[in-house]
Amino acid sequence: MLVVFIGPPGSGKGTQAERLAAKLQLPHLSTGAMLREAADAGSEPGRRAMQFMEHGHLAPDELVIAVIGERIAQPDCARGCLFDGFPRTIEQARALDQLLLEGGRTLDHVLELDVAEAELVQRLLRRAKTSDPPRTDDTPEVIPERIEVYRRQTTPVLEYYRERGLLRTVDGQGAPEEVFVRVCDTVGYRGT
Ligand code: B4P
Repeated sequence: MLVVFIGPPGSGKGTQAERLAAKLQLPHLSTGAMLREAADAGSEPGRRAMQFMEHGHLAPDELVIAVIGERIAQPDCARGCLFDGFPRTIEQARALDQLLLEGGRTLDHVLELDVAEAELVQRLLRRAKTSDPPRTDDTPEVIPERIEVYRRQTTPVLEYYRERGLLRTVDGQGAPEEVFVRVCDTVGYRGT
């Protein structure tokens, strides 16, 4: 199964993708986490991406596409995978279609997590207080910029998938376990 999770920062993409990945026994591919790991390892692409991320801006398309292209070619993605935070631009969505097409595959589901903006900000500020070390982009200055970047650059991706009949919107408000029930219903997962 190939599933894309789309939503603004703090909508629960990472939270829900991780849970679904555990149930389906599929790799969870978070481009944000992959870029942070690359930056921590001191690689050139990682350092380049971090210059954008810490200001709340998107990393360059060609960099992210290369990272994801390499990752989905790994054998553990042969049965499928869950994309968390990718694609975030139309360019990335087109590149993903092309990468999958080369392997004779297509997406099964695209899930948009819908959460009110005030709730997004609260969640991210809460994470800033509880995570150790805190993320450099979970700050009162950068959070509004990330939400604006989502509006400007990522919401067109919703239309891209709506036109292809793939987009399903899931109410992302409520406790993570409540949202997860909706996610499972949407992708047709009936296990325990
Ligand atoms: P990400 O790592 O994807 O960060 P995010 O959008 O904040 O989502 P995340 O998964 O961390 O948080 P979630 O909503 O699950 O991206 C970070 C940066 O990397 C981007 O700004 C960009 O610079 C770069 N990047 C990543 N992908 C890229 C791409 N494709 N192209 C270019 N650049 C890219 O959770 C947030 C918090 O809410 C958590 O603390 C969680 O516990 C909490 N939460 C979740 N669900 C909840 C619920 N139902 N109730 C209460 N709290 C909840």
